[in-house]
Amino acid sequence: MERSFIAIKPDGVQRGLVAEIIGRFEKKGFTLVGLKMMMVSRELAEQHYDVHREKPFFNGLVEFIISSPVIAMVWEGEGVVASARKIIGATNPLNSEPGTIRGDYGISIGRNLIHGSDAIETAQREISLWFKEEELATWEPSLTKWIVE
Ligand code: IDP
Ligand code: MG
Repeated sequence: MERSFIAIKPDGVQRGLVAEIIGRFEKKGFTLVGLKMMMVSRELAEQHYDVHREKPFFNGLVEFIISSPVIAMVWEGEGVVASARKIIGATNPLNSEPGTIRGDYGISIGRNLIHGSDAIETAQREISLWFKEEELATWEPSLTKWIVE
């Protein structure tokens, strides 16, 4: 089953948006299979954002991600990677549609609240970077038959 790595960044945690953000994925019908609150090490932050290593915002991004706790999650469901990106909204919150998380709660690209994997292969890489296999729960919610035909 498809899985995506989703993280509520330090701004989302500090602003008290954890329940709101988790609720959006729950209400959509996706299944939470991993969740932890953590201070992120510099090493993990740099690995996670490795593709942006040469970008001018890389250092600031890493400093921000390690500055305050993050909520790291794995969500499961058919089409979850692409759907989560839609729920999250465009990278710059000023361009994100209202109704998306970034569109509803953000105004700055460096404070855009949440991360979501951009492709299935990226999700697999990110999940193995952030979680050990035993930290993930394989389960089927009893509501599934009312959500998936
Ligand atoms: P994404 O989070 O929508 O996938 P990416 O392009 O992968 O966006 O960039 C990763 C993160 O880096 C963004 O979520 C944002 O926090 C930050 N970022 C991207 N572009 C900029 C920028 O131009 N200035 C500052 N921060 C940026
Ligand atoms: Mg990205």
